[in-house]
Amino acid sequence: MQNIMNQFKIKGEFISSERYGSGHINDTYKIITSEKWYIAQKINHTIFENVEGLMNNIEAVTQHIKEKVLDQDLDPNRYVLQVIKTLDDELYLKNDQGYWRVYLFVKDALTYDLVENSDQFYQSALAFGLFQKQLNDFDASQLVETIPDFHNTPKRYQRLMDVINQKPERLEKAQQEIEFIIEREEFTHLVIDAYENGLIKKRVTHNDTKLNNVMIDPKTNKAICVIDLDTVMPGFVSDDFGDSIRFGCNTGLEDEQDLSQVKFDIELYKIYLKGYMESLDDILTKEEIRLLPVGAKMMTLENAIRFTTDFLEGDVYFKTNYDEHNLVRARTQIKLIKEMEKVWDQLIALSEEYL
Ligand code: ADP
Ligand code: GN1
Ligand code: MG
Repeated sequence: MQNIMNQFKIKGEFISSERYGSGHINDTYKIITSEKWYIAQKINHTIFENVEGLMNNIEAVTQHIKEKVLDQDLDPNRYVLQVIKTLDDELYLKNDQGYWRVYLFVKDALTYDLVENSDQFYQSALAFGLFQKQLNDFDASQLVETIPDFHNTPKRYQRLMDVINQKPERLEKAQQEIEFIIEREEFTHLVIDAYENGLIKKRVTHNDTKLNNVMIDPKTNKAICVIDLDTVMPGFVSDDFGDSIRFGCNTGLEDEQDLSQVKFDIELYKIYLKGYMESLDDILTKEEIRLLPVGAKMMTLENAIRFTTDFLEGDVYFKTNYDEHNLVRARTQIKLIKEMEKVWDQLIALSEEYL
C-alpha cells in the first residue's frame, strides 16, 4: 500500500493502512501519513469495466460541486469528495493488482449502517437533495453510463429469471423469495413506463443513496458530503429517494437475520420526505413527487431481486461474509416490502400533500 500511495500526490510520510468501511463493492483502505488521512480504493473492475470513464465522471461532478461550495465560502476539502491525482496527473493508477484511486479522507465525519436518530436522517435527506440541486445545471452528456441499465428494474427481474436454474441447490433455498418477487413483476415496470410515456425525465442522479454513502458529523448530526460517486449518471429522482428510504427506514440492518427486527419506520419516512422536499420542491415535477413512494418500494424490490440473483449465481457481485449472506439480505428487503405494503395508502397520501 505504501508503494501505491507513493505514486499519488500525497502529503507527508506513509504511516499505516487498514481495511475500512462496509461498502459492498470496492476494496477500501484508510491511509494515515505524517500529515494527512486518505482513503485508497481498489476499484471493482469486474463491475466497473470502464474505469477511465468512471473516474472522468467523478472528477467532472466533484469539480462542478466544488465551484458551488467555493461560491458559498465553504471548505472544499470537507464539503465535496476530493480526488487526489497520481504523480503523472492521472485520476487513477493501474498496477498488476488492479485500478487504484485516492480521495482525501473526510475527517470528523462518519457513515452509518443504521439511523441513530431522526435528525441525522433528516440531515442526510438535505444532503442528497442538495447534491441533486447542485447537479441540476450539470451537463449530463459529459457522463458515461458506468453500469448500463443500473436501475432498470424490469431488466433486473429478467436477469433473475435467466439465472434461476443455475444452481439447483441454491434455488431450493430461495423458492419463497422468488415467488414473492414473481407476484410483483407488474410493479417493476412502473417507473420505466412513466419515463417511456414521457411523464418523467432523467436527471443526473447519484443512484446509490444509502445512508452509508453520506458522511455525517457525529457531533452536530449535519451531513457533510455525499460519497460513493461511482454510479452518478442519468437516472430517476424517485430511485435516489427510494434507495435512501429502503436503507434508512429499515429498523434493522440490511443483513439482519432476525426478521422481527426488520420493520418500516414511517416516522422516519415522513422526516426524509420533508427534508428531500425542502431541498427540491422547486425542482421536482408533480409526477416525480407522485412517484417517490413507488421509488421506495421499487428500490427495495430491485435490491431483493439483485441479492437473490447474486445468491443464485454463487455470490459473484456483492461482497459476502458467509454462505447465505445474499439470501439473508434478500429476506430483509422482502420483509420491508411487506411492511411498506401495509402502509401503502399512507405513503401515497404523504407525497400528495406536497403536490
Ligand atoms: P463501496 O462502493 O464499496 O460502497 P464507498 O466509496 O462507499 O465504497 O466507500 C466505503 C466506505 O468507506 C464508506 O461507506 C465510508 O465509510 C468510507 N469512505 C469512503 N470515502 C471516504 C472519504 N473520502 N472519507 C472518509 N471515509 C470514506
Ligand atoms: C452497493 O457500493 P455500495 O455498498 O454503497 C450497490 C448498490 C446496492 C447496495 C446494497 C455499484 O452499494 O447498488 O443498492 O450495495 N452498488 C453497486 O447495499 O452495485
Ligand atoms: Mg458505498
